[in-house]
Amino acid sequence: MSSIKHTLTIPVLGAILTGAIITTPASAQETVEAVKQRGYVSCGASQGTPGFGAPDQNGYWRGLDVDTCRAIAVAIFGDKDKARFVPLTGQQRLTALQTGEVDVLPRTTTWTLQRDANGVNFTVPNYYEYPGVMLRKDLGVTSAKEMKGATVCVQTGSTTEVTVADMSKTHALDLKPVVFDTVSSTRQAFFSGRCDALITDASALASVRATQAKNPDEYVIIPANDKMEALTPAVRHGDDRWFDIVKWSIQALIMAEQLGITQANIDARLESEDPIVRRFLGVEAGNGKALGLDERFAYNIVKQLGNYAEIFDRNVGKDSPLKLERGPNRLYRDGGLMFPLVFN
Ligand SMILES: N[C@@H](CCC(=O)N[C@@H](CS)C(=O)NCC(=O)O)C(=O)O
Repeated sequence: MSSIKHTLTIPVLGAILTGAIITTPASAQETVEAVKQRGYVSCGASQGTPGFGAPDQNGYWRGLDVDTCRAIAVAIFGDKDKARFVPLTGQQRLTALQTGEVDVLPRTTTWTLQRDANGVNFTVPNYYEYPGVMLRKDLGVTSAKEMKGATVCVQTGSTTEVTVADMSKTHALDLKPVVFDTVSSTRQAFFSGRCDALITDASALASVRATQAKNPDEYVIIPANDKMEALTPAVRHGDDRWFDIVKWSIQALIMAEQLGITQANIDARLESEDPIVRRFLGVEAGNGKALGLDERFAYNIVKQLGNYAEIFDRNVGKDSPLKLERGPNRLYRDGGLMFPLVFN
């Protein structure tokens, strides 16, 4: 009896002392149940950055962030198509997550302290990237330090608002941000000459240049600074089970690459004697049960979507129009930052 009293009173007292509001309604603990009842995962999505998230000509959503969300749908339903995509502006995205409009936000969103502290939990980075600046080549600018007095098209609700202010201050550039609400208005303004520069994640700029510039060769992309950011799918505070499911669904993609398991060889690997592979694929039970998922959740994810390398290559890498280098998005053993955690 006394131990029950102890566990009940301490957190409440702690909350009173720190002034914290207990913001964990019962419903927030049940995202996975709500998702199952609804029949699909609701994914916060881009307003259209091919390679990361955009519908194709048939309206089918594709991209690295899209596949990340499809992996979660596979973990829960065994079906990559049990995911729907809600296009959100930079400003809307975190509110949409917090209010429950979307279950997860894989949308080129940088893991920052203030976002993290303000109602969301970041899961596993699915892309590492520097902020970049795109300019017309004929301006002859080769470094951010040469951008004195430039006007910069920026999207509101993006880390790049802070980046522009920091660049301006650090290098005494007197930059003039011109702020827009939506992705399309920001990009249109840049291409119509309203600004000298467009700022966002360098890989998103590569996508914009390749898919939206009339003459891609007329533009150059340079780093905005030397501070890499971790673009990381987020969930809302208050539901640890959902947080775990999302984390380990993304981890499954990275671990599959580490283990050399691909969409093509996965069925043969079911026969593997390697205990790590057997646990990962659910041949030996335990991981699925621990997460409340099918024992084959990781098998299903890789079978339907491929491993992280396959997803990268298909959407933004060598098999895509963007042809981006793996760079920091290689596995740690190849010199990158992608780090698989232990599956047992
Ligand atoms: N990673 C940065 C910037 C990412 C970002 O949201 N960029 C804007 C401006 S291009 C955007 O909306 N991009 C994705 C899209 O909707 O297609 C952040 O988290 O704020």
